[in-house]
Amino acid sequence: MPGDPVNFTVLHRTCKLVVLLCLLHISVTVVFYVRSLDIQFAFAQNQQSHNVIQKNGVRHTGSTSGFEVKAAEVKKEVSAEEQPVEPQPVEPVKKLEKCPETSPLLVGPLRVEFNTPVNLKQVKQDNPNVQLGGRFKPKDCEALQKVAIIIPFRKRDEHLKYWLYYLHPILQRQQLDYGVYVINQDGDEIFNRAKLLNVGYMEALKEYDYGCFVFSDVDLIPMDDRNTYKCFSQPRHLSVSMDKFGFRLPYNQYFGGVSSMSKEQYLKINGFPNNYWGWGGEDDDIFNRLSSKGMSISRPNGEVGKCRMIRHERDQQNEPNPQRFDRIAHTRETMNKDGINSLSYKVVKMEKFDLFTKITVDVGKP
Ligand code: UDH
Ligand code: NGS
Repeated sequence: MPGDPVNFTVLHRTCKLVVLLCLLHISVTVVFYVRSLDIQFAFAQNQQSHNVIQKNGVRHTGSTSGFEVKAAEVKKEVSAEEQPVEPQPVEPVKKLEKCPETSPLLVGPLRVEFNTPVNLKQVKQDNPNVQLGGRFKPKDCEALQKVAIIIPFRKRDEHLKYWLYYLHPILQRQQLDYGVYVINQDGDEIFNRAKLLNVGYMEALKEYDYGCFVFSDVDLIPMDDRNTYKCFSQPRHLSVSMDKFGFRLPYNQYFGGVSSMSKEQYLKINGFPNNYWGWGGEDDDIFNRLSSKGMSISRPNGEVGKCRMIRHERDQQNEPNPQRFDRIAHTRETMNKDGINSLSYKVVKMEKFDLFTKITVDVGKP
């Protein structure tokens, strides 16, 4: 019935309860809203610092194996006036795997001929990865050996062109970290091959931490790239089957043409003799030094060791040395005082060409 006091009281109480419930609902909503704002803010801050770490290149997970990254300063206090500096991305430095013992790039037997003249500009273009001075190292793996190739030289420019044309591609396929050093005897005095080789050893070491030395005549080209121009546990003779000897070793003790020695092996024999002026005998003296120190000669097999010599006449000022037989008979007595420990010479000129380093030296005279 309208105006009934009992009904009015019930209605009034119900309304109050509804208002109270509404207020409660609103306050709970406000509390939750404020808390969610807090969480969002904290998340945004976290994201920002994470990005900075990534941009600075600091490793933040374990997933960058195989690469070394340069550490960057992550924490930096920024004053109010300072402009924010955009962090610079740092190039990761690739840590290379070691190259395999046998290069997968080798092709085996090669065709070698000397009828077509060589254009060095073309050779340079064909070998774009060879650096100034005739230096190279593989890009995709760490070479097993650092090899200095030493060539005794005087007035054999045409032969050198063939050597560069054939050897650079081979040495790159052999995955060596190498440099080519042409040691040019200055002046017109009598030629001294072994002394030039000693100079090459000294000068190459001033430039790089070579551990292996290949000594090669300028006119010898390998016919198989499996004949690796590197060092072995024993001194190595590489030119074992030359065309001029009917692809055979002329005699068992023969150590001429192309050979290799580690730094340790070379130092053990006090390097090479300095007093063989003119042609012949110096390679036999080196053989005597090696055998007197208990070393043996390692060689590739006759097939892999095939090589061609560029035919030429005897050079002027390189006549057969009449003293050579007497000298090789006394290697054991002379080798400790004649060698790398008694070497003296003067560098006249050092030139860096695209495909080789040429060092012109005054080695004196007999
Ligand atoms: N060399 C020069 N210029 C010279 C002499 C020698 O560059 O004037 C270097 C060159 O690297 C050469 C090496 O020293 O490959 C050995 O010298 P060589 O070629 O005279 O020795 P090889 O035993 O020849 O190869 C000897 C002369 C053979 C004459 C044959 C005539 N038909
Ligand atoms: C020997 C020489 C070596 C020389 C070899 C091959 O007789 O120096 O012939 O010469 N030893 C002596 O003379 C004592 S070659 O045919 O390549 O000119 O390397």
